[in-house]
Amino acid sequence: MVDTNRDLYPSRTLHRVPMFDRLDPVVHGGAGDGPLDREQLHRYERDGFLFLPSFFGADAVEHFRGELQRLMSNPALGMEDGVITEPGSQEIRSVFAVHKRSRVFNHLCRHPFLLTAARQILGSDVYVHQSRINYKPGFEGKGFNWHSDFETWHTEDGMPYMRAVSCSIILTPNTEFNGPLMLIPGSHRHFVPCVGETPEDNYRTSLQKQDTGVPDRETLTKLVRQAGGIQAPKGEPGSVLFFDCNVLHGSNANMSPVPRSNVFFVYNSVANAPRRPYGASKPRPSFLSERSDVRPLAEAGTSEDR
Ligand code: 6CS
Ligand code: FE
Repeated sequence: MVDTNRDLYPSRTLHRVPMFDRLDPVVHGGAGDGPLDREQLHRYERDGFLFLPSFFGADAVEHFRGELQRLMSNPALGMEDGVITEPGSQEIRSVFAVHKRSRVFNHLCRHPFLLTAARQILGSDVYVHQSRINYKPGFEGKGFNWHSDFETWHTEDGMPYMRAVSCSIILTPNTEFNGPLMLIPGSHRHFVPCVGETPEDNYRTSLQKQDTGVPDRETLTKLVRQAGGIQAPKGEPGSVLFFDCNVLHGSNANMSPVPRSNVFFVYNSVANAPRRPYGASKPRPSFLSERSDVRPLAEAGTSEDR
């Protein structure tokens, strides 16, 4: 019998396993299948990300920032509800499941351009696997270690294939001073197995500081060399970044006085719904990993809109 739950990307291993080539396509659709043109699809396929500077205008950004403030002003919420503080501080680092907490962000994740671009890249209908606001407060906002999101979603959430795309909408300027996202172009074409078993309830610490599921330095060095350097897309609020689920990325602390915030949706193919976790004893809570509602998302403003 064919084992349909075969682990194509083993990680959290006892010993170091060399990186190997990705087994899944990066782009599933063609230029005629959605709003992204040939050149944009080519760049996404080559680099593992695509930056669209100033996609949303000032009014839209104000609207999103107001909603971010509203969501963050409920101090009663804690980790059980998907609100994560910075390590060693009470400042808010991330708020998860924002598309379920907020009509504004629910609407935004179904924005016709964003949604159809995600469908085009993944070649199928999609749903939201995870959503979050990363707030990154001034002075207090700590960084994120190098990681592939897919490595975590595969081992801890049971996402079988690399067929998900993240979309980050930046709500503050991204500068060299406030800890912008850094990516290693081309790293999405390799899977880097990471050493170390997943601790029980790893998410309770990993969302503040990720220690498990971090690639070894030798491999990172090789990939950065191959890429010809690290890139950090900078830009104005309203800029949009699409990035592949397996591209290696991280960020530094925010040493500036002002926050560096973004809202972030992970679109997953409906053909890639989570199974049993491949490298953890039980799945993570639904605010981190949607498992029950994997129905296709409908564009905002259509008859299926709620
Ligand atoms: O846990 C998650 O789903 C995401 N957050 C972190 C800090 N690392 C993996 C992934 O990006
Ligand atoms: Fe990440």
